[in-house]
Amino acid sequence: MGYTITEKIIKNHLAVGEMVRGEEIAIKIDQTLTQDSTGTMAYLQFEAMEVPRVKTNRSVAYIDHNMLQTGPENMDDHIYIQTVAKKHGIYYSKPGNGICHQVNIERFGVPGQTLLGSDSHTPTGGGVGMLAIGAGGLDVAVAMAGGPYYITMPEIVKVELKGKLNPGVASKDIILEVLKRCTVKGGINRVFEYVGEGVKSLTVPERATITNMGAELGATTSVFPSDDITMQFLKSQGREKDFVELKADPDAKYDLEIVVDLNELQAMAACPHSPDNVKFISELEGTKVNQVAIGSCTNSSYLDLMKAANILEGKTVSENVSLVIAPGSKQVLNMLAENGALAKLIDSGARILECGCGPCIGMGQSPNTKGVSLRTFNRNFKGRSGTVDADVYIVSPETAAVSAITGVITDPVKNIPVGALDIEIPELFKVNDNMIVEPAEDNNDVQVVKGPNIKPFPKTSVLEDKIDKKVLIIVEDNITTDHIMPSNAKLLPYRSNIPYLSDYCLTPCDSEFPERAKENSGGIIVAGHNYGQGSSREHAALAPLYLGIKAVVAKSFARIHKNNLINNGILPLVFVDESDYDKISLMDEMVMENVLDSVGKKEMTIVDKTKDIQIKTKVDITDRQIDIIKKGGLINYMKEIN
Ligand code: MIC
Ligand code: SF4
Repeated sequence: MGYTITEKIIKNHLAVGEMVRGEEIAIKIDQTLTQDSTGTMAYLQFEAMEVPRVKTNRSVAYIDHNMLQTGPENMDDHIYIQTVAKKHGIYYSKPGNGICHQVNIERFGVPGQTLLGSDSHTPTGGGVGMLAIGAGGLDVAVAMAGGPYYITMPEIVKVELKGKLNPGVASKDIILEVLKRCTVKGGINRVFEYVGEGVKSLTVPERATITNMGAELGATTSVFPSDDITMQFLKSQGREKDFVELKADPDAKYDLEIVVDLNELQAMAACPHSPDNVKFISELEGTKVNQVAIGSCTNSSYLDLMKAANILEGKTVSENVSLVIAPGSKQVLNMLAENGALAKLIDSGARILECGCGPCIGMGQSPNTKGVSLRTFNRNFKGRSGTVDADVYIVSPETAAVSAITGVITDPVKNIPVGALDIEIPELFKVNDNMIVEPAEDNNDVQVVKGPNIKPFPKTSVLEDKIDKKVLIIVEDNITTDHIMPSNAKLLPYRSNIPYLSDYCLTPCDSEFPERAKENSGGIIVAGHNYGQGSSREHAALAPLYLGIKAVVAKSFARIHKNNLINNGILPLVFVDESDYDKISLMDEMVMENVLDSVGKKEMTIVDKTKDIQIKTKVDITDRQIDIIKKGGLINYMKEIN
């Protein structure tokens, strides 16, 4: 029997288990990446493991999220990451060099290799044929220390792309179409593998837009074949030696199939406040726009910004629109500067930001009150932009650029100037890695510098046999980690300070939650489906841990967050009968007896003493994860097994 691309890569990296769908397996990790907002915790955890040097082929620490430097905290974090990287064999990408996923695919992506990143958009690497997976910081720390990464052997979805996109319709519209059909929870424990003739018409950056936003499906990852186009891309980066051909066998077996006819696609937008709330641009045309933002790890490549520059050439941004553009990397910005495209953008009235995440994570450029913002990003969760009542639409660079000119949502298909999309991709890109600092050869002399804002991560304790705690909050379906641990320009500088951050935990859902947790010495969270979707931030488990949360009882969990809870010793419990969710009230007293035995049996009966009812839950985790939970988290577990 033939193999899919996913199976081929997994087979080459299999460290534990067998490739049986639904079973736990572990894969060897070739490369890791971290970014600054999850990186400080990951490196504190790595240091706690006392491994002198990373054991991966390549590990890179990027600074791209936390760059406003409104006080000393951010740069203190940068210096900590820089010094810890130098000491332990990690490459360091300086602030300004670009967004981790964009730079990683340009400079380090290797087809057929595995990449684990402490950022949920790590699957961007699938654009170049990597099996690239997002994880919590602790899992990445373990991979840096040489440990394999555990996943559930995923189902593999074949996404067959037929035909070719019409001018004005972008690869962004392909992933929006997939999101529309599959929703934000349609990808859990699945890998989306793109095949078919349509693949041949997509460049690597276009493929990367799709794999990037596959994260919004909740998928383990997404992957494209590695073919002539991949070779051409690697060649343009002076890295043709990294090329390996990769394609699915003709008789490969998939678990599900989706067909997308590219000829039929139209320009689309994900409407407020979810990436799967997708509508045609034609349905939204004429909506007044206050802000347009082009950039983020989804759409900030050379090709994306060239499209924007050509559309904006000789035009003026609408008087009522603020257009901001953040190029994805120094390479992109530099090439736009050299070929004159930057001048076209500036001339049109665009505001050029530095290369980084910026507005995507609410680090500046928040829209006005009740403002409408059109963004080429990947997430439009309520409040993520920094403005709680703003309406954020997720669109392609084409839609963003034409709408910036007209001031209203505008269909690019009918409005792009003739020839604006005929972009010649240079055979050789401008390669200059002088913002990537190499690690020291010998770590003995390197001093790791920790500023005063860097606090130790909260300690976990072994699982207790009886839990008697109150329900501190009840939340609905699709709660994101942006709800659990909000991130914005005021909070991002405190990613190394869990005590400070915990005062904001779950406040977008209930402003009194942190106080209530403290008054009751911790408690239990009750949630709907897909709890913890979105970002990989481990802080969404660390802050509840600090507040004494013992268990989350939910209808279902998002993959990365569930692992983060387990890694930090918090029990993820799943309702056997979803209707029990409606029976629970805030501040009900919940008692779990014989916890250790029940966890071992993977079922837990909770007694709601206030209501005098029993609630049956599943402990839907693997035997290894049961051991981790019992020992009080992954660090304790690692210490015991080593
Ligand atoms: C995001 O897009 O939400 C982030 C910020 O990149 C996060 C990481 C973080 O919270 O630091 C992610 O996607 O994992
Ligand atoms: Fe940065 Fe936004 Fe990409 Fe997250 S989604 S890595 S914040 S650009």
